[in-house]
Amino acid sequence: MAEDFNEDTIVAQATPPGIGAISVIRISGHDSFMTTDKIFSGKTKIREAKSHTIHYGKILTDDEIIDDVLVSVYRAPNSYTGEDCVEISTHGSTFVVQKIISVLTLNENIRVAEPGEFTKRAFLNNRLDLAQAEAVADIINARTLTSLRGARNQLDGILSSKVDEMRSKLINISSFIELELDFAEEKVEFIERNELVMKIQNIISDINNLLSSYSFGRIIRDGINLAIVGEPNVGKSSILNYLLKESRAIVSSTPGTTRDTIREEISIDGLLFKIHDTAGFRFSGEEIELEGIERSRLAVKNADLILFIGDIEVGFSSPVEAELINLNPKAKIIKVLNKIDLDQTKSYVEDFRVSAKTSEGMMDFINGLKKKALGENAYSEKDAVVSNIRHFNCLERAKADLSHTIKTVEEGLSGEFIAADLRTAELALGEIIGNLTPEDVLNNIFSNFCIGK
Ligand SMILES: Nc1nc2c(ncn2[C@@H]2O[C@H](COP(=O)(O)OP(=O)(O)OP(=O)(O)O)[C@@H](O)[C@H]2O)c(=O)[nH]1
Ligand SMILES: [Mg+2]
Repeated sequence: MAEDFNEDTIVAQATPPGIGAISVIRISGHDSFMTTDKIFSGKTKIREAKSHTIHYGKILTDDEIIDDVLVSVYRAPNSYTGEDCVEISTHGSTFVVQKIISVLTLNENIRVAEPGEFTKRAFLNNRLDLAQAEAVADIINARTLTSLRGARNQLDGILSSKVDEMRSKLINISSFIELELDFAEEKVEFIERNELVMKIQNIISDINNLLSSYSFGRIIRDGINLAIVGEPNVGKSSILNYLLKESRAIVSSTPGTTRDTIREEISIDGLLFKIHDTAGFRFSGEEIELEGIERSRLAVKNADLILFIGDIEVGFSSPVEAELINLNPKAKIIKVLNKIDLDQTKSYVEDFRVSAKTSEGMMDFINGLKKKALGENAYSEKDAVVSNIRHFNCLERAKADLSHTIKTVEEGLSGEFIAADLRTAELALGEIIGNLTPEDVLNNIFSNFCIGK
């Protein structure tokens, strides 16, 4: 299979552009060793080197020494891409890297790699399936331990094996139907129709389980959008500052202090929170404040979780609560009663009682935040979890196709129709792991990688 797309040898800088301790240039393809030897001078010829060895030497062009380097050698198929690969570690200089790449690409069979092309080759050479390749990008982008674990889980193939298992079940059902088609003359049923429907329903329920993991998976991967809202002066900015452990937003006793939405990110217990402190909701006010409140509305609309702040004096405003539900009926609302230092006797219907001034209740609140964010459906690290919208959409399609299959069976349509429906469902599942995934989908996925990955 490899020959189809491995004509060129590719090269790119694998480390970030700019100055650093070292830079790494990665080369992959047939001519990796030969082209490296053209500029490398050391004790060993790279084309004679064993796999997984490192060689010290100099890079020379026109007899001028460009840099002292270390060259790592990986022989096909035991490399990231599955092809012959070389990694040249140079001093971390932009100029050295550019010089080496430009000299290498003077050779006919070697060109600069496109974004994600190394990983694309790894996929095309069956080193990774598509969901695993996407997990590589997620690992690179991970900003918290939780998102890293989620991506590792996917790279380890936990989602892929679940999808594969469902596909196998489908193929098994299809094979009975195909048999019936082969023996069409005899009008036999190799699988009883009730049993067929039951088996399909079984797969649909597997798909439903995966679909319902998405809200969790998305939060794990991308973090959670949190909006801090409430009436003016209840202490929203004080709570933001408390969470950030710094005086990020202006706090004052004048209602209407915060105008622009303030956005900050923090990790609480390994989970990424994208926090938005907003202008307090009140339904009259001057022009700038009203514009601020419009921005608050936007933050509410985009939130996964809303911290609805009330203060001990006035509690939680019903019109504001109605507005929140109206703006974003899906978001979870957590009611936080602030300023409890002022009065311990009053209570409303609240989830947490805190004082941003004295810290009272803050530990419970912060510890509870992650639990509330993740909800009841906490998955374990061994569970298959969907965190990518593309996978979610493929599953939705497979589910629709299977529901359609059941209708086809119940309407008593012939085996051809059943087989066709099953086939589209199987293709939709296959797209997750990269079986017959359309070329434009592949290109779109890999073009979002960085160059050199
Ligand atoms: N006693 C007490 N005062 C607090 C507490 N939290 C905030 N304050 C005070 O309440 C006032 C308003 O605080 P902010 O954090 O600016 O309130 P806000 O909700 O962001 O207000 P706006 O931006 O105007 O909507 C300030 O004077 C704070 O010092 C608290 O827990 N206890
Ligand atoms: Mg404020």
